[in-house]
Amino acid sequence: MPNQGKSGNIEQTLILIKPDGLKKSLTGNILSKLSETKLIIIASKVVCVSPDLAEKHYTHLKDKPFFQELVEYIQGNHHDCKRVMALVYQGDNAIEKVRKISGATNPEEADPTSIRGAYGRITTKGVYENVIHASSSPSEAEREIKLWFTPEEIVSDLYPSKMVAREKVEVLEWA
Ligand code: IDP
Ligand code: MG
Repeated sequence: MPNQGKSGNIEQTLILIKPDGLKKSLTGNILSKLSETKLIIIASKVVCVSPDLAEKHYTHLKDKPFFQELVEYIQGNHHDCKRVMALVYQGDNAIEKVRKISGATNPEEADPTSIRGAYGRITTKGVYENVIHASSSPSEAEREIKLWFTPEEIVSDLYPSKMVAREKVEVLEWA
């Protein structure tokens, strides 16, 4: 049997390709780099980020001086690109593997072969435009995945879910 390495710590992690990554046509490069981890993709979509979603995603940073700039950045207001690509990757030690290949938060300090080291920059206003978000712990991953995806958008049953009957729900259909 081939050596499959030490396994048994299957994790999920939320990845966002931020608006600068999409604007700079880096989506393919970033996904190629992530494929080196051999993790599997269990959800993906393109999202127009609302102010509410941006603030909830970065709630742990709301007291930082760069918070307002950060929520503008993730909404795409700095890039004339109101899109983020959201993905869930799964596999052994997924969180650490993706953090490593993403690189340090500050793109100037990130390993040059990492995604942030290769493609990130610091703006003149001091925002770290580092092209990718990756969950930093299992509890953050769960919080973030539940924030960005519904149970139906993920191809495996990750967390407990429930059926809710709703009356008079309006949905948009093709005309
Ligand atoms: P992480 O993305 O590496 O997990 P966090 O501390 O969670 O780092 O910060 C979220 C995002 O906020 C970063 O990816 C970066 O875009 C931005 N950021 C973090 N620290 C700074 C800072 O000191 N100056 C400017 N922007 C920052
Ligand atoms: Mg973080």
